[in-house]
Amino acid sequence: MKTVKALIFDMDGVITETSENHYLAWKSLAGTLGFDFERAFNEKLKGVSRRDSLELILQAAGKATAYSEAEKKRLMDEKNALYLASIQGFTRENLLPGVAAFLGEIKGEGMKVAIASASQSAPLLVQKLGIEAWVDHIVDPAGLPGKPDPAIFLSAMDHFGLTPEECLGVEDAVAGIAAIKAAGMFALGIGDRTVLTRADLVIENFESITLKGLLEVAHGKNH
Ligand code: B16
Ligand code: MG
Repeated sequence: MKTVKALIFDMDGVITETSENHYLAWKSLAGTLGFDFERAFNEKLKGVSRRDSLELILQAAGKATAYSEAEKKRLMDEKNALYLASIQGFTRENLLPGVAAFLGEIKGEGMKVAIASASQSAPLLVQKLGIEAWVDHIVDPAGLPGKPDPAIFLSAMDHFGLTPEECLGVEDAVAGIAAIKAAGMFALGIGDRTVLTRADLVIENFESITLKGLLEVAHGKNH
């Protein structure tokens, strides 16, 4: 494989943990609409866009056709306002274990870092987490098909003018790993290897690996 020149990171579940914030915001919205929203169902929404999340929640509640387009827009805005309020206090303390040191290592090697998140709040989170200096590019997910489509990872790659072999994607969701593999890149999974079965390598968190160790595996792998 060619030398890796860029690492492309998902945000929620990789850089920081916002799934509880998304969950509580959807739960509160569901409560005002008169139905429940279980924590277990939230697992299905990881890495899923705001619009697709709303459709899945309404479907599960048997209300797929109950709301007009304008009402759905208002529901998404309400959920997002609750979510944004809940992440106002995010700081560097909210970075997942080992992330700060790992990003520092990448930049120390002169490699590129991109964020490929389904979240429209990724730029705000990058700022709140205090990692702007380490992030070269944040893909705008608006108008791009969601994961497992590879578009968001390919967009980051194109931004840097690189090939798939020169990029390494990092994800915590099954659909995200599928998107990285569809883009033709080496996929690093964060989480459980029995779940992220298509990843080329799975680690618990960034304290489990050094950049040098990761690149040795990636460069040794033909894919
Ligand atoms: P927003 P990721 C995803 O983040 C979340 O996992 C998912 O729960 C959320 O619905 C989605 O972002 C969209 O977020 O409403 O802020 O645009 O894992 O792709 O970083
Ligand atoms: Mg994620």
